Amino acid sequence: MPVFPSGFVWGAATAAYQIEGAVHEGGRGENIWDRFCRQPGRIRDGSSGEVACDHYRRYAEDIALMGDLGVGAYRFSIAWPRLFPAGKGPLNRQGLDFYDRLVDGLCEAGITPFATLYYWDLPQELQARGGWTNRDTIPRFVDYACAAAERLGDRVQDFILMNEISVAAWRGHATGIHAPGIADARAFLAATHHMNLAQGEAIRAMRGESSRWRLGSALNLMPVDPADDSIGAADAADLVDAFWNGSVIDPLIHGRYPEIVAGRFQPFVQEDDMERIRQKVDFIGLNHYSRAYARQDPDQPLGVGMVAPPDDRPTTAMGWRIDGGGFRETLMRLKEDYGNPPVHVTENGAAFDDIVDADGRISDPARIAFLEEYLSALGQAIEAGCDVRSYFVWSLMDNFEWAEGYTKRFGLVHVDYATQKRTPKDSFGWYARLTREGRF
Ligand code: IFM
Repeated sequence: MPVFPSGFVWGAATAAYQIEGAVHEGGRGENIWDRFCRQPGRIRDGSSGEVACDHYRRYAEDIALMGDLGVGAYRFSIAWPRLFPAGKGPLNRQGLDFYDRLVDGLCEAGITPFATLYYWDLPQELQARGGWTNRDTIPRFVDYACAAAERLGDRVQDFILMNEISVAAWRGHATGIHAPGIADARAFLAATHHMNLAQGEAIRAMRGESSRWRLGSALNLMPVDPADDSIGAADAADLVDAFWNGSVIDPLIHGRYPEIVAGRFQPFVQEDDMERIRQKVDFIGLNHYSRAYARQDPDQPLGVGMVAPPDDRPTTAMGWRIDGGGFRETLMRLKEDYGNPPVHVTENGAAFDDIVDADGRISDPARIAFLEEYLSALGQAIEAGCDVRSYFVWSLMDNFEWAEGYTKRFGLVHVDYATQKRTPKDSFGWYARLTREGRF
């Protein structure tokens, strides 16, 4: 049975576009996902985040659920286009009011707020000028980040600057399966570099405003294995590892891109950029789900791709291999290669095809087994010396799973999208015991 350190924080996570809905409320501007979802064929079930979980209106009910779950912290994201509908210009007071109410509600419930500043919802007006491929988006992000922190930072101490830069760059600009739907190697390289730099610049600016804030980044890190025994697959695994993992963490911690891809970023790197990206962060946020398998793929802009895992182990409804060993390996890599930074596990969880039974109960033993396997691995990593401070389950409730629409359910709380009724699943009860007893 894993032993977690005293003071270890148990939390739950969500993101604005995936749960808030109310996209036309409070003066919010259009974001790249609003636009992307309207393009036929982009989202598996043709849906969008327009209504989602209606959390914008039901946030008080959702905070009460967090209270029942017994979490000590809640990770949410602030929607940039609620604060700055066009990405810049005057602050939209109504947009800020929502987060004021949310943060006040969390504080009253004794739940520590962790705020993510960029969770993929770039204002569409900035995309019209090139979005993350355009260096001019960087100062816009810095202004937004500082404004959000200035207004909420009297109650929020922990800010996550960016969520999963590599996913926003890879799926948004290389494979094109996420907004803004671009499939182009140059766009991928530019977007990665500019998001890295925007994060570095915002951290610098925020440090100048207050020493009270704890600043970090949520990185999606995972081991990358070759899909088969060929040399081509081994090379592909090195390249995918360098793009997916190395191109976000190496610049942040070491101030450089991994050697095998550094030359490809060169056209976008200006003098001093790497020093500006390298920042002393207070924590690394780790989002981890599975392990990846890579092979050469000439049809992909980067010449490499990820494929389905071998079928010797079970997978989740996303087709992702269930493999707690990969989680432990990732944590150990943070310890060995990146100086053992304080880590918040800012996301981990699984989608399964949950069934509501005749009594309205959602029995989800596969999710409980998943959490037991991954939390055992986490316990082992902590015992081996990894400095992990908290764990945020993904997700508090079922929500809009990007290109998969509402077809994948990650929540501990089931959401009936027709009625917005929330029903805690069995895993909710399991996690509630863990938050109270600190062990399972
Ligand atoms: O739902 C997503 C989240 O938005 C980003 N991290 C991975 C999760 C599961 O795919």
